[in-house]
Amino acid sequence: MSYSKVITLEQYIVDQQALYKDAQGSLSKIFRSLELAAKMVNRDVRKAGLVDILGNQGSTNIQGEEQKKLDVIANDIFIASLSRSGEVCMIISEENDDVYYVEGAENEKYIVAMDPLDGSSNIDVNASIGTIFSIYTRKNPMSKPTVEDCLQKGKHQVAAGYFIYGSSTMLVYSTGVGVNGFTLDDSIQEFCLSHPNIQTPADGKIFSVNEGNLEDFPQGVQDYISFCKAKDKATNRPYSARYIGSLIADFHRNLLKGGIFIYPPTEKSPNGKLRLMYECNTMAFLVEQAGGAASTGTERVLDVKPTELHQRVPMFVGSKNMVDLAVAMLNEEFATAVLA
Ligand code: AHM
Ligand code: MG
Repeated sequence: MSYSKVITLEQYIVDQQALYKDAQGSLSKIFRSLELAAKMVNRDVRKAGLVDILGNQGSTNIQGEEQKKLDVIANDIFIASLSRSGEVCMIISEENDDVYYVEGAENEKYIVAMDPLDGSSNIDVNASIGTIFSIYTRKNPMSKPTVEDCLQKGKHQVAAGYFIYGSSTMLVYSTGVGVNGFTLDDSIQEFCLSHPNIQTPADGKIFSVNEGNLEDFPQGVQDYISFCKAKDKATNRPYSARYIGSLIADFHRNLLKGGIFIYPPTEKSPNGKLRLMYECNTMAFLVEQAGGAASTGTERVLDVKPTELHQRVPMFVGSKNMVDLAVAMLNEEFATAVLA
């Protein structure tokens, strides 16, 4: 590889900032703190099998010291790093019940929503996991920050992305003008642009859903899954089933190759399992920027007005034509139910 072609994340952000004459570098500072935190979490994830950080939070190790779970460690690292950026007034996290107000930053305008270590049940089995983030601005930075400022529709995200700790470590993000992917070069500890302008195919051949719950899914979702599995040469069916149970890993693969990820409503969880503010909005923002689609089954994910921080929504996300068809089949079922 020619090293003259390497563009680091740092360089990329500086170049982008130069395009906007009013940019003050606040977002760049937030990205720097996200990048630093991700490198620290990446280091801990890579040695997770070697040190005593795999235990449950609250359990004690052999020296009688309290152990912390890796997702709690990741939460602490990201909160500390974002707080130090000096640009973020509030952080909401899947790990925290309430808003974290950054001390001394009550006049700053940025809000970060995050899932510091999604898919953490996969750590013990060495599967890919990741950090998900969304960045918003407050409408009125002169007023006191409140939880209401956090409850914004996903379409108001100013930037969003994820770090994936997989066979390599990557950052995929968007500031609303396309999606770019950066891979961490371990030897120089820099994220380097490796996937410029990611576009997701309009049609894919992968469906990702926890089929173990099939009987609890709405009939329309069951019908769509049967469609994916049916043989039809003209449309390249049957599609391949791929499901890791780690959202970022499943989403990332489908984003690059084309496919659909579904976490539907079930009898047990009528709103699905995934969280609007920490998981769905980020994926919806990225997929739309890459030419795909994201729906709750009844509306565009990015149009949902959150009513609480930890709200869950069903999600159909991925290649546009696949999402449109799955949602149409779901709604056909609803329409039939209304007529019956
Ligand atoms: P978590 O935030 O507790 O880690 O749970 C979210 C994860 C997602 O990464 C994944 O898509 C989903 O749970 C899998 O759920 P299930 O095991 O029900 O299929
Ligand atoms: Mg999660």
